[in-house]
Amino acid sequence: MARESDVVELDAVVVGAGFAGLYMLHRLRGLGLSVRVFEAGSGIGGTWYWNRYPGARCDIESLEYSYQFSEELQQEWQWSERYATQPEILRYLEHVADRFDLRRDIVLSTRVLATRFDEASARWTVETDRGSVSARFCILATGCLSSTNTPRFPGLERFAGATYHTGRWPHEGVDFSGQRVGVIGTGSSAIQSIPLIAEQARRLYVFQRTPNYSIPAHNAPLDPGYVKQVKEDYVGFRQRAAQLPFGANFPLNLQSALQAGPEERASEYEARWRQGGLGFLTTYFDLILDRAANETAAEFVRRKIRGIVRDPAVAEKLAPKQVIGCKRLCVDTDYYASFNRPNVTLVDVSDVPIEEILPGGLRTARERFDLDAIVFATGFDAMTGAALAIDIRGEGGRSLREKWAEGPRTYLGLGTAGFPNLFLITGPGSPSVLSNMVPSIEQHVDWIADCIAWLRAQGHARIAATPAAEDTWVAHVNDVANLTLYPTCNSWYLGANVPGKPRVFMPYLGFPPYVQKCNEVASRGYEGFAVA
Ligand code: N01
Repeated sequence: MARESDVVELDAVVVGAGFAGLYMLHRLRGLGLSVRVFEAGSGIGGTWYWNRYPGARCDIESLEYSYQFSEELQQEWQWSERYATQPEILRYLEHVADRFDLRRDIVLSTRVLATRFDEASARWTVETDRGSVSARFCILATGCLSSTNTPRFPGLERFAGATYHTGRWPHEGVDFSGQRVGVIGTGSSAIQSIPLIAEQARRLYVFQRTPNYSIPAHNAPLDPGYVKQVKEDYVGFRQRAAQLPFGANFPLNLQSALQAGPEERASEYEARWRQGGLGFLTTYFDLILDRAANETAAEFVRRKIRGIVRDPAVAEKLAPKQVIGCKRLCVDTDYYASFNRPNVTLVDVSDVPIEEILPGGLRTARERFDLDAIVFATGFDAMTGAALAIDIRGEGGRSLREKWAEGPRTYLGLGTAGFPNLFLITGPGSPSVLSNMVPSIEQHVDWIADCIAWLRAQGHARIAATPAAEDTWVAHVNDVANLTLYPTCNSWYLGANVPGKPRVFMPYLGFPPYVQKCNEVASRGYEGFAVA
């Protein structure tokens, strides 16, 4: 592994060695560029390196949550389950790194602290905690959900037991046997980990601020017949998924939920519930567009919760009130049933919040809970946190933090005006978290690689989004979001989970039109970007 000492001159620096950084390295190397990837973790994998909590697995099906850039790779890799576990996904990424000989350009255990654009040379100086390099292009492959959010509860530092964040789980695992454990949060990470922690812990208290909708995963070993069928036409399978709104193979019903009668609706929802997974949200096309349509699906899930959870008061607390899909839909194995266990207690902290962490537990205004361990399943400073953790300075020394103080501003989620030669992979303003992440990553990486190849062929040294194109795009992202029900609840899509974060809807809804727009921009000589 290379060590940083003197300033090295590179064509490109990539920050992060997850799905995005690995493929970006592969593509740029293919163009003959000198590239270095800096990764803060001591291993590759990004999200799948850090999120090792019990039950961590993907909720996009394995056959889709994987690269498609290499037909050989997608043919040879064997996924074992419908939804891959974190260890299996990490093994896959390790295999990719080896298969494409990526490791020699990846510098691990190295955090990028700052990047500064030099206008005279049109190059970035990238400062890490182990030295600096200079590069023509700087590409942020920092991930949408990588900067953890731990609420600043008073007294946290005095807690005598162990604390964990799901997004920074110890590599050696945690044994909760015999312990009184508190899990704070009820998002996807909590919903996956709670059933397993409940099996181990002596007592488990789940501190819930907002209940979430979750659909059963019905995870199972992959059927070899189905795998064979997909692999016989993997390209076609991927192409069909790319035409769907989320870029994933959720069967889309173009009917309105309100056109269907109650019995037909119930039977459609039941079929999707049995099928399991995120495809529940595309049972009807208007679930995320129309409140009345949405309510039919929301009430179906609430009824399911009441059917699973034996104590009606607990079931009522677990039944979400907000629009279904407004916060990211969850996918689970036995989540609601965990609350039937005698050792699991649901604590509603919506009206009576956690006030203080005590040396031996925590307390709300109403009650005190004795705990040996606290699990923060409190999510991430999503979409902007990891990029803004770096002191990024563009033209005129302007900082990205200042520029994004009122919320992120990008053109296509790929670039931001005033920061030439800086690219974001799945940045705010792109479909990213509202799509199947891996194909979205590949689409961005391909676009960026093609753009860099084009710049070189044309003899250009710099490219930057124009302020006008950026303004139009930001307005468009907002207009699209405002046609939907997404802005109606406090989700991390809006930054609402992080106190003080500006409330701005960050992802762009609509994978197929987005891809078309990116292709048009490229084919028109990178319309909306200024090149020199
Ligand atoms: O985080 P979250 P996550 N007091 O932000 C609560 C992806 N992912 O790590 O809703 C009390 O969803 C907060 O409450 P509220 C996926 O995209 C995917 O679970 O803000 N509670 C919420 O319940 C997912 O959406 C997979 O009121 C507090 C929870 O903490 C995203 O990552 C698996 C609090 C945070 O939930 C993030 O999921 C895991 C406070 N002060 C994650 N502050 C799969 O592929 C926050 N909360 C399956």
